[in-house]
Amino acid sequence: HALFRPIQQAAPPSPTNRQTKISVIGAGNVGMAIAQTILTHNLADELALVDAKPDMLRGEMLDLQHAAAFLPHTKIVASPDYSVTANSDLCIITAGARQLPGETRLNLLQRNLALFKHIVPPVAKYSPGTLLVVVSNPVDVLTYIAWKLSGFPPNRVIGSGTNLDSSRFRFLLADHLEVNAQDVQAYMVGEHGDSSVALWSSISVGGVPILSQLTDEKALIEQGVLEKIRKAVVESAYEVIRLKGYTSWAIGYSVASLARSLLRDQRRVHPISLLAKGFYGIPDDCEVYLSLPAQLGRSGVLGVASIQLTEEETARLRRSAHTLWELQQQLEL
Ligand code: 6V0
Repeated sequence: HALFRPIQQAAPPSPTNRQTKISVIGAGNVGMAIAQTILTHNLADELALVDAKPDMLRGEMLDLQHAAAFLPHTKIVASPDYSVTANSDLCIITAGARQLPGETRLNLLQRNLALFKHIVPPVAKYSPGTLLVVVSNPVDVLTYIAWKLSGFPPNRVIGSGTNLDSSRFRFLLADHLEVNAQDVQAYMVGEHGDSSVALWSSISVGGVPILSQLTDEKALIEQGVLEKIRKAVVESAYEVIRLKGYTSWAIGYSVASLARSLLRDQRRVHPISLLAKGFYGIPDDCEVYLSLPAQLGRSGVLGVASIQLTEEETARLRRSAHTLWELQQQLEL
């Protein structure tokens, strides 16, 4: 029987009141950490999960649904069939072979390219207007591949890129300087992982630029410490994988923060992987995805920040771009 006596309804919700739907492709460690953070941060009205393993996927869906009493209201659906993702506002791809202990991200590429040919076309077909965020590694090349396979404009296809590296960088800097990580502004750009570039001149704490405050001699010493911190950032992913087998919580928060900036049109700046040709001296014919600090909003990438790079930083970016470009020439898309 009726639990509630119906009352007359006002006009149906206008299209601007429409619900927000996020799909996560790949319900492994990373996909589920992202899903979990999206739920607790109340970023979606509907969450769709897709994975190739139906039993595990159903188990994950039920486990999340059983938390309904403790969470904001979100409809959670899951299926190995991509129709479950229809009309998403944001699709996040985390499916892929996992990085094995000691395996470089580039070694993962061939394994994941084959998967993306089965994933991206149906995602694009069921949600032709969606924003696409790629997380699977090697994230820069796979984001390029996703862009090509989707046929979407480049502003709607991004990779999580160095958003996570930058967060690790901020954590380690905060630890060294004994300040709060949220007060540290610092970017890592370029390729996610081994050859990422730390932008020294952009580091500031509570609005105070840290290197330009020091004498040349002190700055030199401090730069040595900072270089150690940069290396520790690169190492830290390998360390977590060696210790627990995979990384999940930090990437979960990192991608949820991208989802918030995009879907809530926050116009916040995040270092994310985007089509980098034409920026910072990367030639126009060099079609690669690399991380640069970008402003994100409801339509995707709104702009790229014009940060002052040193000659060495620019050279390193270009080198990464060239390496990725050469690698991409060998791929059969
Ligand atoms: P995982 O736990 O093995 O999960 C991968 C999931 O993908 C599994 O559940 C698979 O069943 C699923 N899958 C495989 N093929 C398909 C397919 N064709 N369709 C649908 N689902 C499929 O791996 P984990 O979650 O640990 O990592 C996922 C990816 O994220 C890897 O490529 C990692 O290297 C990458 N990461 C990227 C990070 C970044 O900063 N960009 C950070 C961490 C991990």
